[in-house]
Amino acid sequence: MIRSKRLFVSVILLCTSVAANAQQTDKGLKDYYKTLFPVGVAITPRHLQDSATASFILRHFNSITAENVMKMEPIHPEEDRYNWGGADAIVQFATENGLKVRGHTLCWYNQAPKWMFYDAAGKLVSKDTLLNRLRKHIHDVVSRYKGKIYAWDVVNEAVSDHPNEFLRNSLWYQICGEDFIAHAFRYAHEADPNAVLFYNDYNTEDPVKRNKIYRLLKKLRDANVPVHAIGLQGHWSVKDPSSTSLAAAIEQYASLGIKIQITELDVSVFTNNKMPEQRNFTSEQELLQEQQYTMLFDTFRKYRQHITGVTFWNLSDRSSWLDNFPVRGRKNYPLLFDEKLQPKKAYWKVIDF
Ligand code: HXH
Repeated sequence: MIRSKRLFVSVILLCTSVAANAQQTDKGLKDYYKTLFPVGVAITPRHLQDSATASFILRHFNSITAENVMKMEPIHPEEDRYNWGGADAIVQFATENGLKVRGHTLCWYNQAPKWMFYDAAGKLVSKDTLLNRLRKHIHDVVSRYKGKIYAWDVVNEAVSDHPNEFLRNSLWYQICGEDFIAHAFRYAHEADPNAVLFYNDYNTEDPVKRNKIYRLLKKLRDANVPVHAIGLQGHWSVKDPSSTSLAAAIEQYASLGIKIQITELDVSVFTNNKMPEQRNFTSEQELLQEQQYTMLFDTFRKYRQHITGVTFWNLSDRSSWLDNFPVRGRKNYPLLFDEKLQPKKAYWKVIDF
């Protein structure tokens, strides 16, 4: 009797530990960062139609962003027509599975529809017309997902890369001057006063661009424009940024009293724009990438008070926008998961703290 009771107890303990181990191995990236910040990923609606990909998303991430389908041109291809299908599917998946959604993006010079800027005669529209169109677009999109999308990249990439130019010479700027930026934030805030509104850009660690972005955000904040946070895209490489320039950028933006997210993280294994001799992921790239990811997440954890989210731009090395940019057809290996969706060495470093 005593023996069988002991056996019973051991069987129960064994089962519990098997279950605990299963739990352990089921843990995903998001679980290690649970108390720090949400970990997100950019996806396409097609990912959700494949159950293995959908469960991979749910295991590792607790926030999603549409890589393309919420951008101006795809979602609003003609003045009187919206394409809601893809965006609705992504928001529905998030709602059903308890994921956060970051909206991307409401006002950008790229992937913006031509009709926005031209009249029926093919001439550029007036500032007044363009701002009315922008207001309507932002109101329609933000209202549709009010309460379901918690944060929006309102203005993307408005600052110039040229050292002697402040704002990018886009059609937005040519027609409206810098006013379009403040207006875009005000329209988004009217449509959803609870949404966290972001200015989002790349090369945000470059000292010259960093000061321009700081100047823009300072001006907007001083004018009471509802800009609440900055998105550092985080399209980085194994060599860039350095930990000092990343820390300097985070500290400078945080000094404005705004929150920071890394919105489009990937770490390119290349540091030039040439086609490599070999197509494979080399062990040298693997090591440099592991070191860079370690530094990046060490820094994110150090600045956790300011950082409210980290989102990867694509799921795994199976497919990344960097396979075609800046060199068409150059296979890149920028993410934490390999082509079989298995964790890479960099992954084990990122969760080891
Ligand atoms: C991001 N832009 C976008 O925010 C995102 O929506 C898109 O899916 C992928 C990347 C990054 C980017 C910015 C500029 C650019 C290419 C990508 O083009 C140039 C970069 C440097 C010099 C000239 C052009």
